[in-house]
Amino acid sequence: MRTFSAKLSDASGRRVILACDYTGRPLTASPVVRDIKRLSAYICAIKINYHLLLPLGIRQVSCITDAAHGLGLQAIADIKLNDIGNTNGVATEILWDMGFDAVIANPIMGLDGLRNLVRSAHRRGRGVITLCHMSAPEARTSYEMMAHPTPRSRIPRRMHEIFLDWALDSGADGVIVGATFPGVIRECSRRIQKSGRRLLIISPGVGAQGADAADTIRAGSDYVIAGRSIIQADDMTRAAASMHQSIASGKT
Ligand code: OMP
Repeated sequence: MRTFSAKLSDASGRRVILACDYTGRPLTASPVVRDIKRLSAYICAIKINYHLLLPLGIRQVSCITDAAHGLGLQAIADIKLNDIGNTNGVATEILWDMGFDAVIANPIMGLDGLRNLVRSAHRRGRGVITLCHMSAPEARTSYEMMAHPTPRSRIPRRMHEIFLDWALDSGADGVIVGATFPGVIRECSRRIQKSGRRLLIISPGVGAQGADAADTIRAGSDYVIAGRSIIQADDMTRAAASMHQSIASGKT
């Protein structure tokens, strides 16, 4: 069975994940499908979160994930899953049935919960992306908090260091590291390389939140997530093309 990261890399050279964060209008799947068709040459995946999951429901969201697959795109469910094993299991089975290829999860559930989640996702050929350091400025207060990873550990570490270790340990497919924290991206990239494991760095925070997409890839991210800077642009196709090209050419 091919892994989520192998499937994502089929989109040779495309490193933009579109956050389908539609707001402020009555929604059905069709405008979303129309948009992702227009953007498919510049993106490698779509990410759907509560903006669409709550109003649309299973059938309509499945139409979107079907359309994405038809265009060679992966579909990521962004629910920042964080619950007991039973609830995580039920939620992910529904997401897989809706056609999602990966889920974003919150590692605060604990390492054992994370391992179980990753194991069950991999059995179904799906992926798990865990939060490592979020993009909002206030994320610093929690993700850079010092903590003891185990009751016996003497030396406290920053939460994002612990979360990176847990992602590596659990065999997660990727980590979310905010593009607004390039120093953390560089640090994670170094530590992942040193570990010899495969773990993608996926970075939201480009465009509307201020970070530059090409700089983010240069810092060590494998993919960027972009929402409003594309979805709300006067010319979506041009916005996506320009982000894709800036990454491809390495220019800001
Ligand atoms: P824009 O700021 O409009 O580009 O959207 C960013 C998208 O990434 C939104 O869907 C957020 O929910 C998501 N996101 C973050 O912005 N910051 C994070 O730290 C994590 C995520 C995420 O997990 O996708």
